[in-house]
Amino acid sequence: MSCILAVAQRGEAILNLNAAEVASSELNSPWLKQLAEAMHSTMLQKNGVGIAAPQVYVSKRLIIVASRPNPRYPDAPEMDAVVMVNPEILESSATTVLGEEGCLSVPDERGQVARAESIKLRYLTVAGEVVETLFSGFPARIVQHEIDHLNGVLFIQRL
Ligand code: K1U
Ligand code: ZN
Repeated sequence: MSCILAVAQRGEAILNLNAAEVASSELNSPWLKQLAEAMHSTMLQKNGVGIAAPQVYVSKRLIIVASRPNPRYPDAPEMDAVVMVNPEILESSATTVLGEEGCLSVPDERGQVARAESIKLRYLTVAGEVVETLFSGFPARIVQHEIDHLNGVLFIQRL
């Protein structure tokens, strides 16, 4: 496991910012790889299913999504952690679903949030490859929660 980073908490200004795009010069760089690795270790250590760079005090558009079955979503798929650079939602289903969310930056609160049931997403890998893919259910919820972090929005603002 690489280093565990401090997680910004509700009320800290970094969580309200619109994060900057990762520049093409940063793709495949040692610093981007180290940041992704440290975010992954931090997410695992905090028992999370996702994390966004602003939560570890880096205002850049980088997220990790790692769905797994849990008491709230027993049917959630188990997926290897996916690191997404500059993620963009290309399409959202008109159908929304209510589901419980928590947040590593708001540890004592949970709530029911309406999210698109499925989304079409484009992102870059750390190496700079373009990926377009569909997510639905719990993984789609995590992606939307993490992209909200990139846009300075916490789930408690959607309750
Ligand atoms: O971004 C974060 O703060 C991580 C967050 C991701 C998330 C959880 C639930 C719905 C949407 C996004 C967490 O991992 S909170 C802790 C957690 O593991 C969890 C909470 C509720 C349901 C399942 C897991
Ligand atoms: Zn969160």
